[in-house]
Amino acid sequence: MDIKEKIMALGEVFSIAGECISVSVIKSGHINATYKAVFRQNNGFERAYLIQKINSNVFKDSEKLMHNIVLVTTHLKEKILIEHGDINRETLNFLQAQNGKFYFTDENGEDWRVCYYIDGIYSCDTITDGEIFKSSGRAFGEFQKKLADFPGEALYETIPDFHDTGKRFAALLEAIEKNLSGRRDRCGPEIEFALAREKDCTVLTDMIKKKELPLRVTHNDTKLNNILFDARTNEGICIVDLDTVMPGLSLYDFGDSIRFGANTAAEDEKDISKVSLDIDLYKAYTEGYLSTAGNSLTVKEASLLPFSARLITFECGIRFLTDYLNGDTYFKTEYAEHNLVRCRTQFALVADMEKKYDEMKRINDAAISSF
Ligand code: GN1
Ligand code: MG
Repeated sequence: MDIKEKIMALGEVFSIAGECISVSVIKSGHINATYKAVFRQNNGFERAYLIQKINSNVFKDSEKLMHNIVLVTTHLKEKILIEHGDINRETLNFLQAQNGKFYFTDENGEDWRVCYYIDGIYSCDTITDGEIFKSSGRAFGEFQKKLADFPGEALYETIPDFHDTGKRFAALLEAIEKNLSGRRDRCGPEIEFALAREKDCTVLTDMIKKKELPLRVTHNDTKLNNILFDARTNEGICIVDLDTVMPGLSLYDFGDSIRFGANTAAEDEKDISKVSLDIDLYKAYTEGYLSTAGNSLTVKEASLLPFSARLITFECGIRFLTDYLNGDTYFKTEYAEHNLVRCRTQFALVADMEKKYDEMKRINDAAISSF
């Protein structure tokens, strides 16, 4: 069955009217397979849908995954309505399959889900415009604020210990030891870089244990391309990729946005001399984020924002390195060294943040004192 036939079949399962007239692959995520499909009804009306095959190696239980997503989007819709917003554009709306579930298991045992595609939006993988990046900071801050009164205990942990950097480090040590891919000799400098930063890994998780940092309901994957911008206003209006919304640290959400969006190069740029932290983008995001989330953060959280950017970038680098050593079993890759290339960009960015750390802290202090 080719992909169009597959999508036609899913159209029936999710009661989508009409015939599928086009399918395109959306390549930006590293985990699930995502398609945009347009269906045309007999009366000529066309509507687009986002169709995803859930990666069952990463998300072991689609029932729990979709339970979380439905609860979270329902909560967001209540908040959006209170603010007289548009629930069809400011959050995702998933379709029920004929069996009443928000996903469908096909004859191969693979799980699929469908939501409406939001028209009049765009997303970006890179950014140079500080105003747009600031808007994404406002949007993620707003997202966190809307979830501030959401009961975290109602959510399943879709990926246990997702941002426990200490456990990520332990997984790296195991991968180095086992060397399943036989590639260990090809990443000596990267292993050395990682081993030299072990002590950073547990700084934030230790503070959670000591109750110095609060657990909140957070997004956990705040990449720039997980925001949809309104094509007319350039405002970040909808946060997508809700698979990892779970109790976590606001700090990891802030940091991950910086890791991806304030890098002067792509996450998989082969020429690492192009990688650096764009300090103006860093400032813009900090200001945008604090303008919406700032009042709900504790003083300690706010003071740790610069550190969180360094730490999550390091964590992401060790995750890519671990996957490279394990033989590319987690992230989608397009070529053999892809995970190693990604690891190198992350570590180059960490090194640059270490150099610019005093400046990052100064920007943070100034932004905190002015909101
Ligand atoms: C994955 O799905 P995507 O591409 O938005 C990963 C994130 C990583 C990111 C690195 C569930 O996100 O944790 O930070 O790649 N998602 C999962 O680009 O592992
Ligand atoms: Mg994702």
